[in-house]
Amino acid sequence: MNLNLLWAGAILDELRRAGVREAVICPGSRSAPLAIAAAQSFRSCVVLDERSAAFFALGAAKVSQRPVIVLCTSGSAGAHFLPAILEAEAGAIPLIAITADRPPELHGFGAPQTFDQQRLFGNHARFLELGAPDPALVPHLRATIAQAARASGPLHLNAPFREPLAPIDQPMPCVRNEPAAQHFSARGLPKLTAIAAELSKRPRGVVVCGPRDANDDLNAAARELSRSLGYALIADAASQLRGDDAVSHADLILRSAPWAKALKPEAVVRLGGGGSSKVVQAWLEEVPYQVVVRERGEAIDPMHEAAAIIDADGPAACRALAGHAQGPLQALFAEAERRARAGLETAMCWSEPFIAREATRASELLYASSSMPVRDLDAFGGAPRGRVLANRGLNGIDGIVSSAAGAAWASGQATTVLLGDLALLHDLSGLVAAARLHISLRVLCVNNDGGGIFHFLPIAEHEQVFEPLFATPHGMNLPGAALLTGAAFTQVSDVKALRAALAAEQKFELIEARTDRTSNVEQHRALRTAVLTALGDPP
Ligand SMILES: Cc1ncc(C[n+]2csc(CCOP(=O)(O)OP(=O)(O)O)c2C)c(N)n1
Repeated sequence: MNLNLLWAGAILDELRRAGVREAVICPGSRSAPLAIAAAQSFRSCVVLDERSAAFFALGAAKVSQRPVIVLCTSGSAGAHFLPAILEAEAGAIPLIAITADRPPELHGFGAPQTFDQQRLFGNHARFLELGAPDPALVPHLRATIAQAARASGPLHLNAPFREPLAPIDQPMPCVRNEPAAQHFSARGLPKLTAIAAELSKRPRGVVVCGPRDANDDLNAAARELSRSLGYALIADAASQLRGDDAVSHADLILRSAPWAKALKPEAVVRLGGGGSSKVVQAWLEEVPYQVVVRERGEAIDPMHEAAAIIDADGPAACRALAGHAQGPLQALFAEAERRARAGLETAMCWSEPFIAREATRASELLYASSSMPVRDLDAFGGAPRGRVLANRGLNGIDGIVSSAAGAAWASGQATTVLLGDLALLHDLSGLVAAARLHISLRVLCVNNDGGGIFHFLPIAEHEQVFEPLFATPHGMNLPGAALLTGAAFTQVSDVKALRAALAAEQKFELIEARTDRTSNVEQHRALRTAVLTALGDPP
């Protein structure tokens, strides 16, 4: 065995799981690892001319109604697949063309048999560049193939290999090589009974919901799922699922080693987008049985650990997954949540987490900026009064005032935007938009004169570069922004003043909440310690 053979085997194994049973092989050297693995895995035959081979595979795919592989070496060989690819495109035939390739370091400098093979068939075939074999990337390879092989029509996989191309034994690096997630579509919901049964067999579980904008009945459906299995419901700040019976302080609870251990799940159902908390994400990565519900965009499975990825509407998926178990984690998490809330209640004082918590308690619609605001809401905010939105697709600090103004304009709801000073300066024109459109937006700016988030990163130790390149203090006068746009201005720097400002009747206004970047780190630490103390040991 060597890495090339293992890599080729993983490619073909995922294609077998996607339904492939036949492979048509064109002779060549660069494709040797794939040819050897294909001859072992599938019913295979050799056709000398690549043009003929691709049509041969096309005919096989049409008659069997299954995807069929046609495989060739690097260089001009693959170009001969084109006419059959075009026919496969026209007929939506799942012809899978695999072209072997030389590795990237042999491209561009006169090595023989190299030209740019990527997108050789233009937009006539879906395309995946598989990259050169890399032991760390086997799970990613499998997951991308599993995903790509689901759609119909021709698919082109370009597969570079380094030497040795012959099947000689070499010491193998450590490789994770289990199959990728099984994919289910909305049409396959009845098949989810098998997954529901798997969940029922694993009563120690959690349902986790990341950011999700919709205001539909996921609230009820996720709770039904969690009750039917005894699973805890862990709700991100922007999930719209927080409430008394959901876990809001997972980020704090799971920092306690004994609690993280006592609450260790054997299964998780993931809903919504990627969560705000790194601590929760790292804890979930250890869960052996993971089910991901994808409603739109990419499946949230960055470590390629999911056993199943379900493409469906969230509420429908939750109902299809409901099972019968009386798992212990719902009650245990509820106890941890109760203690964490009590600990926070006594320890909370003027700080950025406090500002976030007050904002979420006071707002009918809260728009939270990336950087610390959304993290503070997630860890410390608890249950909000209303909806909480955040631009968490790309985590930008751009366009936040404008996004909130748009949300206020479209919903007619009293809207607060919670953001840092850099995010505000980035989007001053959002204030202009709100002013011109007479939108009574409440802009709550946590002004710590720069990027507070960077103090939590190792770069903070490097004093020479830290302030000028990362923290970037600016000393801007925020009242000037209010003056420019006609917003009312209030500056607050204590609990009482903030509460008074948030209790006042909403208008187009800028509230500047003054904090300090350095003590912010200390305050976070103190609050986390207070929660750890309140948590004590698990029962
Ligand atoms: C458009 C964009 N540019 C740059 C970044 C990188 N970035 C992440 S956090 C951050 C600092 C944000 O500072 P601020 O809004 O004041 O919030 P704080 O960190 O103080 O909570 C920056 C520049 C980003 N996420 N988005």
